[in-house]
Formats: sequence, structure tokens, C-alpha cells
Amino acid sequence: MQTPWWKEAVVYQIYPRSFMDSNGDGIGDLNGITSKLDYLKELGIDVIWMSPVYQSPNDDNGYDISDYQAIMDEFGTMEDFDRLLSEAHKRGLRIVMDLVVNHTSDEHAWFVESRKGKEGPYADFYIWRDGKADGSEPNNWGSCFSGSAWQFDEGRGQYYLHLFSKKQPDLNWDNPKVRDKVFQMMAWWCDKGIDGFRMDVISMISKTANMPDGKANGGLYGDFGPYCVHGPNVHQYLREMNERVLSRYDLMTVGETSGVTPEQACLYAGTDTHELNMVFQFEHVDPKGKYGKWDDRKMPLVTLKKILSKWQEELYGKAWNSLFWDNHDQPRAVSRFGDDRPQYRVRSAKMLATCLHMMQGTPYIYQGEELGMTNYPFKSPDEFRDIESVHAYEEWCESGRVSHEEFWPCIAAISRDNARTPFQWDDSPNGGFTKGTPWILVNPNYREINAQAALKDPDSVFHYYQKLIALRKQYPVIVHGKYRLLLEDDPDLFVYTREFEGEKLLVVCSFTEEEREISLPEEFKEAQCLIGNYPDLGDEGKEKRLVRPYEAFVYFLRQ
Ligand code: TEU
Ligand code: CA
Repeated sequence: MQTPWWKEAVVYQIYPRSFMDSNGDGIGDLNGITSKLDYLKELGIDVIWMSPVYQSPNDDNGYDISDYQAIMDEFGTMEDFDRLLSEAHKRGLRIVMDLVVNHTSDEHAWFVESRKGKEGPYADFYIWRDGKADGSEPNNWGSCFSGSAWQFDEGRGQYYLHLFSKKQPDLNWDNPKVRDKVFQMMAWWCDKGIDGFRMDVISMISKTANMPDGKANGGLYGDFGPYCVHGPNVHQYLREMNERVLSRYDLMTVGETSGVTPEQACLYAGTDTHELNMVFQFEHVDPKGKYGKWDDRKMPLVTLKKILSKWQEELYGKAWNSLFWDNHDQPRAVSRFGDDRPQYRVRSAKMLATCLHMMQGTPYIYQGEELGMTNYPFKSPDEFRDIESVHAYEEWCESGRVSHEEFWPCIAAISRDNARTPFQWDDSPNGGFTKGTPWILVNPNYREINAQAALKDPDSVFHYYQKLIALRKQYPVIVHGKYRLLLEDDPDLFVYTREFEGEKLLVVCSFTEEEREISLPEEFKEAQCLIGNYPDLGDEGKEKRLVRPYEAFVYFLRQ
């Protein structure tokens, strides 16, 4: 059997607003992306996933779409898009679009019609409910962006459900006309020649008919989870999508499915379930924290290993993993899982890359990760642009529930804006991202950390990623090998093996600044070192060797 291309691919995620501004308005755009395709080609990636570029009033930076078949004015035109697609294809790069169909913008024509009244062709396109007898919300559910998940609409005299902001009403997938419209729109993009979809919160499209109060989850509101996540018809709708659209094209599909278990992942992305190719799970980036998701503590390495190993083992041969440390909703990988102090930043960024890219699954690189870009040193909440961070600060702090002193380090560490500061291209003003005023603060460390410097330095994080990507193309064991965790209780070292048709890898990654001693398995004594993040190989060939601060190395042998 031939391996599908997306199993051998490395994906690079672009957050268009923050990647490259071509016209000086301070906002990244499509022509900016096109101008940087050669940079991505040089890195060696195969696929670009772009966060949404569709028409949007930008309440949630494009995740609130008002027209699925038009480009956001700030990002350019449909001609710019077509040029980007063809320039990418010319270079052998594929483009995966973000598909946001759990909700639309409240400015989408369907919602504008739907809110007019209970009659009419779009009346049933969204999830409308009457209020309680006293006029209050239908139930106690809270939205992901703070506040109630229900919004009263004067015109219609009912509440609509919005699991995210009130400008993101949830579509009613139980209505077959909604599915028709969504599938038609998807086919329209596929006919244009795009190469796949990353599906935003796709696990939330099916809701239970009955909508009781949710359990209080520590916050002020009830949890909608049991009624909206992995809901009753989600698999049926995805199989229908697969049959009517996906299976008719050569695509890569990845579902964003927070809260997913390996068993559920085997349904969403099973080898023969005819839904999606793979899913994103979030257990390793989802602290059950001090204040909901807001938490500045590091996850203990033993826990991290347990989570990632579970996913490696339980999907093996049944479904396919997506591998990532960060994305546009998460803090920067090196700040969160590595050590972004100047003496360890480069070393630990390379270590993290090794640890992830040697695992089984399709790796995703979030823009700037390949430079070791760090979290932003936020000083005050008015520096936030992200709707989630702004509302969370209000809900937790301004309400008086926790003090600023207590909460600030937590939100500063986790805020999505850490990932959304502009890409750092060079050491010119604004990191070369824009000639105008950037829409969000630029990290002042752009003078040291930028693409131009990385390209010049043979030891840069960039060149290390380039090498890791090239290795994947050379050694089938990296794509297919069976994973086994060693030293599971070791608090500092992440050590595992991979095995495939007589090829074997040993991957050793240190998550500490302390030196550690390790005994290598006997069989690897004569093995060849494929890659490592120190210039010399250390005590090679010895059974016992020192593992230096944040060291990573990979041994290979063929039996
Ligand atoms: O994210 C959904 C999601 O579950 C979270 O990761 C979200 O970012 C938030 O932190 C919940 O606490 C997707 C998109 O990736 C995100 O950017 C959008 O804001 C969201 O859906 C709504 O479309
Ligand atoms: Ca621009």
C-alpha cells in the first residue's frame, strides 16, 4: 500500500495577520505570504495551513466569517489568493485552508436573515431558544470567551447560542440545508485546487436537542461540554461530509477536537472510518489550572511523557497523530516547554524540535517556532488584542475574584497574543514585518531573534529544523516506526525508541539545565548519531554518558 502524502509531510502554520505585511498598513496579508514562499521552501516544509483569510469583521481575528467565498479586505483579493495558490504549487508546496463551520459571524448573510424572524428560509440555520419564563437565558452555559453562551436578539425575540463570542453564532448542523450550504462551499474551494482543510472546533458541530444546565466548572457559568462536544451526530455529519466532498478530492484533513480521547480519535480519524485524516488533541497543552486554563506552572515532564506516549501507543496502526507544541492559540513552545533564557533558548528550542519531530505522526511548525521565537514580555492587560485574553482579564480580575498580582503571571504566560506578535524577519524596525504601525506589539527581541540572522548562522534553530525535516524524508522509521517510551518515571529525560522493518531510533531529550548521567541500551553502543544539538557528540560509544543541559540526540541503527 502506498503511504498517503500527508503522512510524510511536515506542515507549517501561518497566522496571516502576523506573518508579513506587504502594503504598510500594519497587517499581514496574502501578498506578504506569497513574498515569503521561498523562505518556507528553504525550510523544507510541504504544506502550509493558513488561519482564516475569509471576509470577517475580525471580532476573533478571522474565526468569525461573514463570507466564506471572499477574502478579508485587509488580506487582499481573490486574485491575490489565486496567485498565492499557484505560486505555492509551483514550488511544490500545498495549501490547507482553515474551515470554520461550527459558527459564522453574526454579520454573515445567513445570520442576518435568521435573526429577522421564525419564518423564512434561514430561520433554522442557527440555534435559537426561548428564554426562561422570567426572560433569563435558556440555561447556565458559559461561552469559551467569558460570559453567557446565549445572546438575546430583540428582532427575533429569542436567544441564540454562541459557544465563542456573541459575534460567533453557532450553526444548526441538524438542519440539512446548513449541511448542503457548507458542503457546496467546501467543494467550491476544492475545485479551486486547495489541498485540504484544518477544521475549527469540528468536534462541537452537533449539539444535544435537550439543553439542560451544565455543571459549574469553577467559574460563574455552567459547562456546555457534555451537550456540545463530540455530540450525538458528529460522526454521522463528518461521514456525510467525507462522502459528499472530501473523498472526491486528494486532500489532507485535520480536525481540531479539544477534549478528544484516543478512542474517539480512532473514530474521527480511523484508518477506515471515512471521516478525517487526523485530529489535534490538546491534553498536553491544556492545564487544568489554577484559574481555568490560566496557569503559569510548567507541566511535570512525567505527566507530559505519559500523555504524549498514550497518544503514540493508542493510535498506532489505527489512526494518525498530529504533532505540535504550539499554535496561534497557545504560548510559544520554547517559553512554555523549554527554557527561553538567553543561555538556553537555542539549545532547548532544538531539543523540543527533536523530541516532537522524531515521534509518530505529522509534525506542525507554528510560524516563528523555527526561529525559537519567545513569549512576549506583557506588562499590562491593555497590551492584549485577543478577545479571549481581554474578556478573561475582565471576568477574573476586574470582577474582583482574584487579585491582579495573583492572576497576571498566569494570563501573561498563557495569552494567545504570545503567539500572535509579528514574525521577526530581520533587525530593521518592527522586525521587518511592516513599514507601518503593526496591529499588535512586536517582541523587542527581534534584534537578536530573526530570520535573517538565523539564515546566516549554520547553528541556528532554523537550520536544525531544516535538518530534522530532511531526515524525515530519508528514514522511513521516522514516519512509520513503532514508539516505545523508556525511563517513564525520569523527571528530566524524555527517552524513546522507534522501530520499523529492522531500522531503529533512540531519541534522548533532556528537559533540564542539570547534567544527567544515562546508560544507553546495549544495542545502541555502535549506533550512528543522526542529529544532535551540541556540536560534538559527547561520550559517544560509551555505555554510560553524560547528558548535558537541554541536550538532544538521535541514534540510528539498521539490524
Ligand atoms: O479554537 C478553539 C479552542 O478550543 C481553543 O483552543 C480556543 O482558542 C480558546 O482558547 C478556548 O479557551 C478555535 C480556534 O483555533 C481559535 O483561534 C478560535 O478563537 C476558536 O476556535 C473559535 O473559532
Ligand atoms: Ca497589509
